[in-house]
Amino acid sequence: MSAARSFPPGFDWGAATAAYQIEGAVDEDGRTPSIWDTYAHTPGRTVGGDTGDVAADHYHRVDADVALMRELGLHSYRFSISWSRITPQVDAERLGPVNPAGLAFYARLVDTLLAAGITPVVTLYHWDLPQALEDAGGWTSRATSYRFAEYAAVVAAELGDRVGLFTTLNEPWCSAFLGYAAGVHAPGRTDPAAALAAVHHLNLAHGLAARAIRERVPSARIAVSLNLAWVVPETGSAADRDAARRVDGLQNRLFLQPMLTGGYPADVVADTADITDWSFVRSGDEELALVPPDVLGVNYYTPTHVRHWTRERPRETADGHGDGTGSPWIACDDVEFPRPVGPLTDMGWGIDARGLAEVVRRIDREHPGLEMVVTENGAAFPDEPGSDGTVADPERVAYLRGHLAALADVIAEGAPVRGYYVWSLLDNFEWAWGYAKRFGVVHVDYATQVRTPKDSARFYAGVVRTNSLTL
Ligand code: NCW
Repeated sequence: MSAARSFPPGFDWGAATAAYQIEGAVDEDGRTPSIWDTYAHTPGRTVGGDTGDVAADHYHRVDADVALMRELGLHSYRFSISWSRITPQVDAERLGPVNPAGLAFYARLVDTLLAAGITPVVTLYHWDLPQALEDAGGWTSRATSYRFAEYAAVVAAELGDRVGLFTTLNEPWCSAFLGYAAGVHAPGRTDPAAALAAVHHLNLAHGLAARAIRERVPSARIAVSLNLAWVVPETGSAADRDAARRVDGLQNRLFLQPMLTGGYPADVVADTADITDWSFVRSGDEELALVPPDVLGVNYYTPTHVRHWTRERPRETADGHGDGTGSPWIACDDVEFPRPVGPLTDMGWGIDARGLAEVVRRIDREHPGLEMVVTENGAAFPDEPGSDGTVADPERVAYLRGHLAALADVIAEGAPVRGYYVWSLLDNFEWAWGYAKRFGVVHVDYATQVRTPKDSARFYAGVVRTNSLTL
């Protein structure tokens, strides 16, 4: 690694979280259950039976948590809104009344951030669908997309005078494939056809919501955060390259194409013809989903190595997940994901910063001029305070350093990346993994809710302060 890197003037440094992962207070101020309440409370679904009932108790600790962000010098804070707090009575037919107490929580968060000089960035959907909508089909149902747009309009009307950037969806691939095909995320279904219907209704939801927000708040900027995969075929063989094409189609192109250029990739539609006839895509939907964001949110954690698989040997699985009952990789019967080599994070994910640069390069090549923000990047490691009370997390520091260096390089090449948000501000409820995995740059002692900035928080604060990376 060579010398220090500087980031462009005005580069936006932030941290990200999500409502169900940090808030707790699941029964307070009129909130009703989301699919994650139901899922986490279903025996056997999460490690240790962990739930988000209390989480990092952020709902009651906004002032202290914003003060922490200020100490780190963050420019921006990306958080998600719990739909079930805003319109707790929503069902498939109607959005239902707005809950003033739910809105007030986020309005106060926004005001507290602004008073601290921190820019709020809102994510409207980070996986916690109101349960009543799931009972009517969830993302397999078209009604969900329309209710989502109505909910987005309510939030934009309330916060649009103080929030400049609204992210419609976080990682819709996870919502669709982990939730409806693999069953390892809420709602825990294992139906490939349902997953593809969910893909479409998520894309539709993005387009409808983006339009609804712009109508209410013409100055608002729209983002969507995708977990873009850097898909690496193990060899240059035609079979390995075809495996890579299919994984790229399912994880990247199924979302990029409808939102950025319109329609679904013909090869993916053909590959999945045995699963669905795609009749959930109605005439006119292509236009409805096609709303290119002002900013593309790039979430990147780990490379995706793929290889053609034949039945001659057992298939390697490198999914790094818990006790799933299915696979997110539909129509991939002859694809395997070789176990990553080299150091791994606590999720079992391989570490390769080149992937962050490569996904950015690819977007810049295919969609020149499209502005990007890295809306998530980070790593889980099993850190605990030492006897002196500090939390040394050298692996996370190394991970962030490597990824920031790669990002600086691709920005220096000319890619329009405007900001970087570390995942995550705080240790939190890591979905099916519960509290067993720690992604925070700030440690949370769940028994006492004491927050302790880790060494990586100090490292990151230095990067933010100097707008550069000293290697
Ligand atoms: S699980 C996941 N994450 C982590 C989560 O805390 C955050 O809310 C998400 O936005 C960190 O960033 C995202 N992503 C899912 C990765 C896919 C794993 C593939 C599993 C295959 C069975």
